[in-house]
Amino acid sequence: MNADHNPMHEKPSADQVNAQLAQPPEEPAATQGEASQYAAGIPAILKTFEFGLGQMGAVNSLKAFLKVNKKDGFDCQGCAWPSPDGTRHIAEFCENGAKAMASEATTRRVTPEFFKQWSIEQLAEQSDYWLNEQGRLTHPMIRRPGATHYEPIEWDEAFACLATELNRLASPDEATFYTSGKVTNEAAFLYQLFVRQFGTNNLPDCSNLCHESSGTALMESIGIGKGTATLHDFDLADLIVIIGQNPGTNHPRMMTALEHAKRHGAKMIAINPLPEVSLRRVKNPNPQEYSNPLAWASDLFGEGVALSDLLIQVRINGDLAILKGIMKEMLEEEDRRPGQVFDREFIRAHTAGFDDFIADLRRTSWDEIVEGSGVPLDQIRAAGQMAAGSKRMICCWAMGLTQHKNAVETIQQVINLLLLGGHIGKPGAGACCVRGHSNVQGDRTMGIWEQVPPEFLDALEREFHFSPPRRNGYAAVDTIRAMHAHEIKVFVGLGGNFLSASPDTTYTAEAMQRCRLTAQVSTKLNRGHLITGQQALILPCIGRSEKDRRPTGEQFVTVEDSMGVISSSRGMLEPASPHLLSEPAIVAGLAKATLGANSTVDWDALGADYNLIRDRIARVIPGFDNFNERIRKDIFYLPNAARDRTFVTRTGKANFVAAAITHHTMASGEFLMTTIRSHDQFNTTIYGLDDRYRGIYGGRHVIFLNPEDIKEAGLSVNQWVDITSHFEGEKRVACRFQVVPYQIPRRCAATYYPETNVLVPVRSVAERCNQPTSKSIRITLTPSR
Ligand SMILES: Nc1nc2c(c(=O)[nH]1)N[C@H]1C(S)=C(S)[C@@H](COP(=O)(O)OP(=O)(O)OC[C@H]3O[C@@H](n4cnc5c(=O)[nH]c(N)nc54)[C@H](O)[C@@H]3O)O[C@H]1N2
Ligand SMILES: Nc1nc2c(c(=O)[nH]1)N[C@H]1C(S)=C(S)[C@@H](COP(=O)(O)OP(=O)(O)OC[C@H]3O[C@@H](n4cnc5c(=O)[nH]c(N)nc54)[C@H](O)[C@@H]3O)O[C@H]1N2
Ligand SMILES: [Mo]
Repeated sequence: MNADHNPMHEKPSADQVNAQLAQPPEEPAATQGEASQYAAGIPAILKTFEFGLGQMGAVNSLKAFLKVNKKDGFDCQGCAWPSPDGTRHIAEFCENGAKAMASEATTRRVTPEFFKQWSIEQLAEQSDYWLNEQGRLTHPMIRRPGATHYEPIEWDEAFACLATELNRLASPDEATFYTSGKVTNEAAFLYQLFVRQFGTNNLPDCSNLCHESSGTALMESIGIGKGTATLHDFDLADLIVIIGQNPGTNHPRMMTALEHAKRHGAKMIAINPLPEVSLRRVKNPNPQEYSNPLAWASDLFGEGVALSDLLIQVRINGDLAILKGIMKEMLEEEDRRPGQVFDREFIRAHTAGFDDFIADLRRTSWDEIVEGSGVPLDQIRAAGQMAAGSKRMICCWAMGLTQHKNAVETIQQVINLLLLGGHIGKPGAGACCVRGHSNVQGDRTMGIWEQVPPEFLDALEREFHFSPPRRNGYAAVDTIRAMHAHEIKVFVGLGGNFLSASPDTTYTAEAMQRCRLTAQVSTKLNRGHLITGQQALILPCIGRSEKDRRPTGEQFVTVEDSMGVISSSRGMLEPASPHLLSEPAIVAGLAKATLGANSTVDWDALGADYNLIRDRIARVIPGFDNFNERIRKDIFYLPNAARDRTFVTRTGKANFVAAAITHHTMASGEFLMTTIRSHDQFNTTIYGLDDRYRGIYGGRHVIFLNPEDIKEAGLSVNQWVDITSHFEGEKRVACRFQVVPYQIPRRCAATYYPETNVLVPVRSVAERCNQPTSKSIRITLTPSR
């Protein structure tokens, strides 16, 4: 692998689109206006219908809004936050779920005519927002070698083309098969089966860029790579800690759980460099309440519910330090009142490593904690006191913790905090690893993992009578580097936008362009379709809101939410085009074309009747017994041993893990930059140019800085700057970002993803899990010319 390669010095090959076009082009200047004073409420309701009607029209809006997240409907395409176990409301969705639905159910179309009109290079000059606005892909398309345009292709020919390229590889390991977390269980299971029968474990996924560090940390600490809290636990908790997560934008239905918890008297601590509005105040997060006129009145005149009792503006990546501080305060309180703060019985019976951990905590000085977190001592102590007093604590976290060099160790401090009070495996308490994509957790359960455990492979071997490859495959970052080094020659993406979601955009673009073939199963046009290998395929599929008709009848699919609950999903809109196939049908078609008579699997049968896929899942994956029968009756929970205080770890117990605080010494003029989502995007899909919760309107090329830092650096508000990132002597530049003064700690900066992914060095990854460090990027600023 080409470890020492400096991406700045690599020239893109001339016959292809310039890799610079991999970056979204400039957009108009943003204005800084009023930020929302609360999350949800009437503005969210109005936005919901504005997006819905604008994209889907009235009839489809109504149909979609009534069926989303219903037990007889479809699972929202947005985030992985669970729906209630029991009775569900008329409107079980949120503003941003509505945007995701509307974006899929849009009436606009990207047809073969469209691709005739626009060259690939012309399309690459458009913004991500524009690309998504063009609508749904309608036909399979191919870019032939040297072609400037995509042209239509028949499905059979498309499968044959991919099969030919795959079969002419010297080894199956020269191909890679990416998955994005929207892919449903049935499609994911079939896909990994195909990939392993083909002969490789190169199964990178969006988890590699998302919660990989959480999985690694949780496995080692509690023996399962998933959280333990359930939705019901939020009703019982007395303290909820939210670290590095912006629920009002990214998991708006979580606001309902938080509002209820607060009304029941729970306290809340938020730890975030930004004072996100959704951590401060919420008004009526439930759309269904607006069927009652009183709700409108209470919204207009009421204050809503105050959320955080303590909002701590930690320095970027100061979390490990502050978590240690909170636990040190608990320890000092335990010393004052022995046996009253720590759950000694739980610690004795269920944990290992306690003494070493406590010794490390005693050795860590308060000065080091304050210096490492950037948080005043009194605030840390106040948080520690709240934690010391809690009998039922839930800790929630997301990308603010996972995308750093020390992410695994930081997340293990969250688990330590829970273990001290015995907050794992009891009602009202637990670890809440808040997942992103709606089925990202399910995809892993289905075996989408480059380093899947041997028991899973053994079960596959028994069920399908073949020898799955045993060598670990490449995760996302290794895939990019292997493509760049010409080791991987064929890229297949099942959903997602690998190019724009990945770090080091220019380098990744070069890597994609070095492939012989890049093929993507997609619903909407994105930049990943425009920066291609010598040949490229767009394989358009139906979305989750659409009817899935197969030869044996209409099908449903299943997903797993963030809390390990399996539910079914059945679309009810007409597919966007008659030429679309479902994801399972595409995978089956591809598998049949590639593996031919060599396969032990009847791909036609599985692609035609998903009950047969579920029967196989039931026999391979623990917890899915009688899958078809059970899922027809109701949702069900997967087993989670940690919830029962069974910890399948090396020690047979839950492990305390001590870790040292990371100190970022910043040279003069340097900042640590984090990359965040605006309120109007879903990952690389841009729905609009506003971020109203933060008061940014009409543009995304902004950089949030502390007003004092702006002054000190001799910059002025709204000035355009170029951002340079620094990593082991390498430099990367992103041009023209507008300076926005914001309440962010000194020497910290924030920009939107994916515009600044070009600055994230491909080799800068979290220790032990290889996840890109998209939230700790060392940068300097220079005025734009
Ligand atoms: N509408 C919408 N919903 C989504 C998504 C979307 O893009 N749009 N994406 C989905 C996906 S895949 C995911 S993974 C989730 C992402 O959900 P989140 O994790 O909430 O998303 P981010 O905006 O990446 O960052 C979260 C928060 O981390 C904070 N943060 C940044 N750096 C640090 C740090 O060093 N320490 C701490 N403590 N906090 C920090 C930011 O200020 C921000 O508030 O949302 C899912 N849901
Ligand atoms: N700098 C920076 N980089 C990041 C992050 C960050 O916080 N900062 N976050 C990371 C995270 S958490 C994640 S999860 C990744 C996201 O990475 P991905 O999951 O790869 O990206 P998305 O933007 O969610 O993918 C959008 C595309 O998916 C396709 N799509 C939508 N619905 C469907 C469907 O039903 N089926 C199929 N087949 N395709 C569909 C559409 O064509 C759409 O253009 O990005 C990561 N990258
Ligand atoms: Mo994610």
